[in-house]
Amino acid sequence: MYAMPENFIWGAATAAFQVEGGLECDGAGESSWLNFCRVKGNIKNDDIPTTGCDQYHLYREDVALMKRLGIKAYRFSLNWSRIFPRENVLNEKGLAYYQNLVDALLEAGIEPYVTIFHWDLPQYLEDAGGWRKKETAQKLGDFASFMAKAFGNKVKHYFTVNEISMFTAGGYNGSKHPPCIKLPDKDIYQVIHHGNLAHGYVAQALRATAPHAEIGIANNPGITVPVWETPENVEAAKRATRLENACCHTAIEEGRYPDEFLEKLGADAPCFTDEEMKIIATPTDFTGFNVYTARYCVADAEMPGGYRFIDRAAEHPYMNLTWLRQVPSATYYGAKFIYELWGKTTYVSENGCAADDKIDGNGEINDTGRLEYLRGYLTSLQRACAEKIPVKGYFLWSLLDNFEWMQGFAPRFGIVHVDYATRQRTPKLSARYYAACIRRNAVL
Ligand code: PNW
Repeated sequence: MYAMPENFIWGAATAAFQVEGGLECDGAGESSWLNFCRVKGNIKNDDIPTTGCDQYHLYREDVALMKRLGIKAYRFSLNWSRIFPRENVLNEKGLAYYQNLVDALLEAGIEPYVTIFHWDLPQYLEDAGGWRKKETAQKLGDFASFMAKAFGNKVKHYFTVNEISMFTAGGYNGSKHPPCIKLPDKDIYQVIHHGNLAHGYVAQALRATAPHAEIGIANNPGITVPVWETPENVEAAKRATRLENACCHTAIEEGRYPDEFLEKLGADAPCFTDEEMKIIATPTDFTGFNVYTARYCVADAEMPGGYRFIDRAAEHPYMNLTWLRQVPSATYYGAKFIYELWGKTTYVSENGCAADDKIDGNGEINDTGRLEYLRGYLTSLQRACAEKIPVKGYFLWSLLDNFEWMQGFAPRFGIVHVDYATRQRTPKLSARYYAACIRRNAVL
């Protein structure tokens, strides 16, 4: 048994578009993702989360379930167009939903961790140019101010934005996220720059309106780990983690794009001002990193940066999606490198996996593959804690099976099974495992 530090935050995470449903209820507006899903062929099986898990109607049940599992914190995001269905037009019922959710969590003794933005952009902002426009970043800052005021002292923890590269580059580099436009490289870097700015504006807004709150990003810096642990390989992997994330994560942590990166891009580099870089680097209290997998490297003095990647073998174990290559040491090195490079305390803001879960004849779901995946990543995280690397908590992705973007409802990421016909929740073996770890504050 591997003990975690006292007061370690054992959490669970979801995002509005993936679990709420109720997308046509109580005056909710349209979002980029909802309209994208409405186009046949964009999403696997043409799935659409109009109802999905329906947390919008079942949040009390989900809060009670988390309480039973002993979960200490719930990370959820805001559907901006539910709250502002048209520009500057407030939907009171949409706002009330989130206030009720926060109240229900607090009543159950579960700490709310609010993600201001997790990919679902109001359609009216998409129509105005979306993330190609710097103004979208400023507007997200205004939205964050509004929400922080509305929540007042009740919310003490915020994640600014989730995974910048996914909602910026992902929409413009052929990755098939809305608005699904292919831009030249220079424009893609400019869109990423606007995503970096969105984080900065939100951080500024939260600092000003919620000075009591602890804030930080939930980003997806690509983590590189040493293929085995020699001092040279560890240093090489740390350098790789800094340089490979130059256009986004490193820029946010350092307030500048690394010279090597700007030189390499030349004319394709994003345009930016000193003032913008200051906003991007607004000081935050922690860095949240979403971690599912990692790349391997070794030290190589001959290579620029002093590292060389080692390809993962075709049969390298993966969970139900091919990118979910199992590299459990990613939690340890992610926390270590973020601390050593930038002095930041971390949260694992997402970790988990999809599996092809089936209910057996006894009504049970023995998702031992997921259990083993979680145990591996948690054991590595415990190592970081044991070495006094500051890690505040861990958010398991995900509480519930949910809508996995382009992959629709097929991949099941939950520790709790959802029957989409009845909306019935059934905790899997991994949920009981997680509850047991929480109870003993240890990795079992
Ligand atoms: C994250 N990849 O996305 C998101 O924050 C969640 O909304 C999502 O459901 C979860 O991870 C599981 O996918 C990712 O291809 C999507 O490497 C794709 C990748 C990584 C993260």
